[in-house]
Amino acid sequence: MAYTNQNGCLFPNRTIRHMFKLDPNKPISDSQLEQLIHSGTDGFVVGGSDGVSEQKVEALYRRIQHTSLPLCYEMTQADAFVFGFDFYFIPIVLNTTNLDWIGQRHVQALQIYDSRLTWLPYETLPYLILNPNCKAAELTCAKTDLTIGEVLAYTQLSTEIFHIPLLYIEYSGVYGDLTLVKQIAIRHPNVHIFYGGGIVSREQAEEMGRYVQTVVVGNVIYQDFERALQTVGI
Ligand code: 1GP
Repeated sequence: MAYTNQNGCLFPNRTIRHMFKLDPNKPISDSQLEQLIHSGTDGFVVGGSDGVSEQKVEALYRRIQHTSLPLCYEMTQADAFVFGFDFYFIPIVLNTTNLDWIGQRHVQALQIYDSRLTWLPYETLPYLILNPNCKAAELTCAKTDLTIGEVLAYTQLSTEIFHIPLLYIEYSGVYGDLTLVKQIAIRHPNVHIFYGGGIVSREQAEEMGRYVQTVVVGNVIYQDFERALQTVGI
């Protein structure tokens, strides 16, 4: 794959600047998928907060697998596992108040898949969920009313104590606090930071992209497809 880093892995990888996030539970036409593939994006993440099933993930994967762009799967459910993706994100939620999202679900998955999982290209993807009104915050019981000090302590825990090389700043549905994103990025220059939330224009993608390695664009694909296409090219 053209995108792999010097260790032969997909991530961390500073060449993947823009990704579209496809929700297996939302309808999208073949024509739209082709337009996304040829939009200039650097890859796709497949994942969603509700209604995700193995059948739906598999069906979506089959519709995009012909692309040479990296296809990643954000694996949130042990019963919705699909082989074939180029890379697997194993999410944990740093600011959850529910142990399920920091290890319990992972233990369940490991008991089912065991060594089959560890042969796959994967990395832990620690999420910091900062929009209190998004589905992900509700689902994971995220504590979002954090001080800047708390935010930086969470990211320090992830990057410097757990030594995880990736970090996802999640504002799903709203454009986030640029100053806060900048502070996190400055504090962790060697971490591959993903930003997702409310990006609907190239200007926003470029603005966040000044501080993070990868911007992820999701909702606007399903709300205003033409605008989604305009977010690429950073
Ligand atoms: C969602 O972070 C992604 O998980 C992208 O956010 O859907 O708001 O673009 P949006």
